[in-house]
Amino acid sequence: MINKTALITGASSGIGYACAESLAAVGYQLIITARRKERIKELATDLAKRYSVNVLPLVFDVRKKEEVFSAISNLPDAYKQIDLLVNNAGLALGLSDIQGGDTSDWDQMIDTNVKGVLYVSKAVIPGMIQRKQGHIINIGSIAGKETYPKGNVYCASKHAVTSLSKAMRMELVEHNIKVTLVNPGAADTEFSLVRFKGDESAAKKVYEGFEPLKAEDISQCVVFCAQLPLHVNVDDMVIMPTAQATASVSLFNRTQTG
Ligand code: NDP
Ligand code: 8X3
Repeated sequence: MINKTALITGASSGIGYACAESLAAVGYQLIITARRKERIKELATDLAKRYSVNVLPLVFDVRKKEEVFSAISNLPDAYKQIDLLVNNAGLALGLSDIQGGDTSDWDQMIDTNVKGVLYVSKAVIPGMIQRKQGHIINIGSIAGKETYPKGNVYCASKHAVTSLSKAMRMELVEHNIKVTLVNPGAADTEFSLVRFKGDESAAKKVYEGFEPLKAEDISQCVVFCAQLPLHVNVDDMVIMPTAQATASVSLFNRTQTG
């Protein structure tokens, strides 16, 4: 046990779950959050058992600011001191040009990927400032560095995460708080199943013909950043599958699936 607490959003699957597992493996006490109540509770029980760490499951939607502020301000005493926040909850919905885009998909992506990061950060930062220590790791994307056709709103939301991470780093430097942006390329999680709204064959096609990242590849990078000495911060990290050179130059063709 290293006597540190990490809060991870979107820990019910994929990269968030892998972060929870990798941080538990190095002894973090965890607060894991997501919307799917049964799943997050089961994962909490399982992680606590396998890694002998305390795990608190919390159910809230990062888009709903009252839920976010209420959950974080009512944390049990033993979990109030959050040393590490991993802002991971996020999603892409659809793959479409703007004229054909679904406006409710746009709202959900912007509300989750941008406002969700803002609400959770606003709720957690005051405690870090008070203690003059903390670390925020935002999960961005290669889509926050580059734009690809039909990824318009998702890419814009992840560019916003890039910008917010820079702003946080500048605003929080005087409080001794680290801010790291971790940007994965294509990773095989539930991401494409969500993007293609449950269409398993479209989701599967995304990862055919090349070796994508695994969620654990990203969580190992998160643990690396989290465990550096207090005076060292990784500002910005891009992790790509070897088969993906840029957002759109790769051994796979995302647009075939759209
Ligand atoms: P998954 O779909 O596997 O996981 C997404 C997680 O976010 C789930 O736990 C989901 O939980 C949670 N989530 C989604 N919406 C909300 C919400 N409104 N409130 C609370 N939790 C929410 O995808 P990934 O693990 O791949 O995605 C994690 C992050 O990584 C995202 O920010 C994504 O943009 C980013 N990313 C993913 C890449 C990839 O190729 N997979 C590459 C680059 C970045 P629940 O449904 O239970 O709420
Ligand atoms: C997810 C990676 O390239 O599919 O952020 O947008 S990509």
